[in-house]
Amino acid sequence: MKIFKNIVILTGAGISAESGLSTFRSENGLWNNHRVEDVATIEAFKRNPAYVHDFYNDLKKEILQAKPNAAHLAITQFQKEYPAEIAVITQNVDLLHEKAGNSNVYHIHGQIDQAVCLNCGQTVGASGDIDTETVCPNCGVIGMMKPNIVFFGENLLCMDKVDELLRRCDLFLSVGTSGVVFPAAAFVQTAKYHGAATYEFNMEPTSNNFYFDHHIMGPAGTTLPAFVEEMIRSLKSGD
Ligand code: BV8
Repeated sequence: MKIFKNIVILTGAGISAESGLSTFRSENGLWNNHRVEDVATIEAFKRNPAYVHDFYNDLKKEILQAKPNAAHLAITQFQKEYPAEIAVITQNVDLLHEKAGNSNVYHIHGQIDQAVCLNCGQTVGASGDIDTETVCPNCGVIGMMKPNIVFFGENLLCMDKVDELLRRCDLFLSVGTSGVVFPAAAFVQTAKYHGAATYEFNMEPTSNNFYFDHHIMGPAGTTLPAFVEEMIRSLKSGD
């Protein structure tokens, strides 16, 4: 097997499913009991901030008690034992990559334990509830704090770094994402254009599976550890 130098792992809600966190678009997913337009858009937040705060305060409690699973831990082993630059670009707002010991993690859709002030733009830690009475610790204004989550219609975070990583990578793994939210769903195209080998780890083929050279079906908690073990084994045996 070729020895890779620059690896990008794109993750979605599916990598956290075996940690007990709901995904977005499965039958009992997060969006099935909420309309996305009512919750995850900047217009919804401006229209009814209390409703959006309640949704994320509840989600935060569930997310912060979750534990990383074998898929997250396999990435830590990969980063420790395989001699490549391995970056994680996650759409997830949970912190399971960090809890598992992953480094080089980029939260392009934000993260649940932070808030951003719409008055001064400062991003601050927010492990507790935030609401329309929360005071910005930086500028002191009340009621302008928003979860540091990228809503639909908002630009993604870390995109300069992401563009650089995608142009340089020679191996692109997509783990547990349905490939329907852009621009993350197009990252595989950029990686492929620049010559990367592309793998999709999912329970089923996804809507952008055309761009993947390899499809590894099954729960990521099983398939990703097996893939990492094989990559390390073939490195050591030189085959
Ligand atoms: C933007 C925050 C510029 C809330 C989220 C065409 C081109 C470009 C943009 C667009 C376009 N058309 C529309 C747009 C705009 C929009 C978009 O993509 N809409 C979609 C619905 C068509 N994109 C945006 O607005 C983005 N911003 O483009 O900025 C701009 C600026 C101004 C005006 C216009 C454009 C912002 C996107 C971010 C939105 N925020 N979340 C929150 O997280 O609470 S998106 C939301 O979906 C989450 O972040 C989530 O991460 C993301 C993707 O979902 P997945 O992670 O893939 O989860 P899902 O449930 O869908 O799938 C889980 C998968 O796992 C499944 O495939 C399942 O089979 C698999 N699975 C399950 N269990 C396992 C498993 N796999 C392995 N093992 C298991 N055990």
